[in-house]
Amino acid sequence: MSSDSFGRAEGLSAPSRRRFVQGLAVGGAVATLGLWPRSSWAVKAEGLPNVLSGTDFDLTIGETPMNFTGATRPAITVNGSVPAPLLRWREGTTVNLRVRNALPPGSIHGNQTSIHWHGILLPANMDGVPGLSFDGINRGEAYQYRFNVVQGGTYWYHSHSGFQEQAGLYGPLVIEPLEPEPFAYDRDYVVMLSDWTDLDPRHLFARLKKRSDFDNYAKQTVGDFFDDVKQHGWAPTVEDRKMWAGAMRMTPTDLSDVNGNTYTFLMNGTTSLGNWTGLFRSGEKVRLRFINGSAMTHFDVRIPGLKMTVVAADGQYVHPVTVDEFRIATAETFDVIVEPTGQDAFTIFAQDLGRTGYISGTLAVRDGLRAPVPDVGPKPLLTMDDMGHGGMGGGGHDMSSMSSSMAGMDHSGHDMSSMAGSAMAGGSMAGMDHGAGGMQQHPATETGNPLVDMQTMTPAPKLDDPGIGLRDNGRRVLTYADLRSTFRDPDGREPGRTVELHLTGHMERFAWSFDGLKFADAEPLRLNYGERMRIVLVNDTMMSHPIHLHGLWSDLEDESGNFMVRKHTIDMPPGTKRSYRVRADALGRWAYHCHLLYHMEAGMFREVRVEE
Ligand SMILES: [Cu+2]
Repeated sequence: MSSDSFGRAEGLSAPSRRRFVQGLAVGGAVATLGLWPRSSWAVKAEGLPNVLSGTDFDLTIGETPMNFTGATRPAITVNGSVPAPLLRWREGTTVNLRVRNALPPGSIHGNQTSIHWHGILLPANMDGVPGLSFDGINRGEAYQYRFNVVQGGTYWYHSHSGFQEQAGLYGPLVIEPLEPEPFAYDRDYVVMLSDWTDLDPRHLFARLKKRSDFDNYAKQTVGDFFDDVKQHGWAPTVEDRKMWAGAMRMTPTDLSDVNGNTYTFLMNGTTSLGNWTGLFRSGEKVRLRFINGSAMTHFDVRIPGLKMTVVAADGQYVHPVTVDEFRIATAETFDVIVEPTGQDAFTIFAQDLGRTGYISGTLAVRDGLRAPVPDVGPKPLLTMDDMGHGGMGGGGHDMSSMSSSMAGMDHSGHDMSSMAGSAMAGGSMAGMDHGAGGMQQHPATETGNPLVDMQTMTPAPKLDDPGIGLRDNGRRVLTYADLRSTFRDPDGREPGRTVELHLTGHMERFAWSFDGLKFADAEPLRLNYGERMRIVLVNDTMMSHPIHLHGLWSDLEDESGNFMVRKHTIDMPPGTKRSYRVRADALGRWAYHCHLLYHMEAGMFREVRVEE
């Protein structure tokens, strides 16, 4: 097969490329002895070809040539595969994992590696974040991870070194619980979603620093402009465009920094053409363990023709809730149960939040079947409400009413930071009606900060908001408000104190931080051992940030501060303010960061130190 018949690697040049690359029908490892490329979808054991179970594991991290797009590229692999092998543990056992660094000399991914066990409670020196409580694993060396498994559920693991996660070092983790599960099923599949690029991830990061909007050339066209003029009139349309281009330094289509224009999306390490397939018999209950192991992609998942009953989130049981669709942020996991019947095949469809591409697979009664694959949805537009400026204009929250209200304001310089500054100082905006919530205060470190290009004014929890691009689509879409743990607040104490942190950034500079301070410039967040405290996050940016705290659970609260659901990753869409409780019951130095890989690398990362 020639590369031309399937599309090829992305170049760095013109944005006139194909809209998205679907990839090879049969991607994966390129066998060195001529079996090229190897099929992985034919093996159905648990949805993945490589499954290791027990208490003792030998994992070798190396570089393996892979071909997902027509071009062969070096991937970072565990025991030769992408994703890394599915590990099956049992709650109540002690696991030993010998992880060996076999990266070749001169690897573009450096000399060092690591594995972090995402969402797993363990001693800090087993958490696998180089530079915190662990030194990393140097080439030719091995590290012995050993810890007690004290939880059950669906999790994953990945590298915490450089960009190795983007290059393939991620794998699913399934822990069989001690207690019987509160639901039944006949089959059990992992569905791990990820984003692959043929680019060297270092170059991708450099490209983001240089031109953060590279993947968002789908700007509104001249035609759109005249359509809007026809609909809204000349002045509001011009103001609308000026506001997005000037004030926000972005366009309302900038929903993700890297998207299907660069990425080939994978399901269990297979492209859409490869069509990962999970078999079923009509009427069976099938458990699907969705894991978002991507570097940068929020996926919207649905299986046309089937209801999905969500029974666990981030590995922890929730009261069952039946939906048509859910959004899964990077690093989250959702376990769902489906009962396929009446058709021989159903498509598992996951499109990215920015509607630039998708990955699909199939549930089928036998191999080789397919069901229709939906079109990628229309590109959603960010609204002012999405950015936490909802109450500003009064009236509707759409762009056109917003722009007309903006038109009457003094926004000389078109600079959101100065606008927010004047708002804070009680300036020109103070007289506006902002509703009951009042104006959001901001940390002093954000003021006049060249790495902060905007601030939210009226953020809200928005727990029952399906999110950008999912509202009013005629489907029942999961929201955080639907997620209720099957247990009460496991700590029970009221939080003794509250820490508020703002998610901040500068789109053009591709700078990302907490409170305007990059990791390198920030003090650790100190927690007292044993305390119950509350973290309030405010998203001052236009991007969604899935925030992950290592070592400790994040117990999400509702609008009134009541415990809702236990998670390890809390997604923070634009314009949101959300709070969760943390019990500081694990001593040591822990990572706390946005799980979008390039945001983390750019500085949206803090050390959390739990001390006596
Ligand atoms: Cu982020």
